[in-house]
Amino acid sequence: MKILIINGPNLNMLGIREPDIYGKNTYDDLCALIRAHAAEKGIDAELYQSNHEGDLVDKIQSAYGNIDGIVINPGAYTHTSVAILDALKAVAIPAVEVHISDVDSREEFRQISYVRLACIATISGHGFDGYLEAVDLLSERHES
Ligand code: CA2
Repeated sequence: MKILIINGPNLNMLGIREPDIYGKNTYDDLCALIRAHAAEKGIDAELYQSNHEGDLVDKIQSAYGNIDGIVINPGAYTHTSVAILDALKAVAIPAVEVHISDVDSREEFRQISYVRLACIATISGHGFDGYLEAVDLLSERHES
């Protein structure tokens, strides 16, 4: 099984500021955690991060026909991007939305998610572990 893990804008800055919200570990730590978990489960994990909406759309489109599941934290684009929503709908690959922080208990604008409309589940507020839970969810669904 092949899973694509996509992170959107500013997630490459993890660990640098706002440790009270996003923790003190870095984006590289996150990648290492996901890679180790996927390897343990025999899953092929591809990781991608971009600060640019169009690049995120291109990456989702490139998954068509060769990826079994998508884990996506679109960062701030979660709350604004119909383009990312449409790309996920277009490829029709099972996708799970992940947020490190609990977006539903933060500012009102973070409680809106366009991307959620194309996802089979949302995992929010579980820190880095949320990505691992998303991988497990997609893997269990793929096996059944
Ligand atoms: O909780 C999440 O995972 C978010 O998707 C993170 C986004 C935010 O815009 C979403 O509302 C919720 C922010 C990405 C990281 O932003 C940083 C800001 C300062 C220092 C380090 C990272």
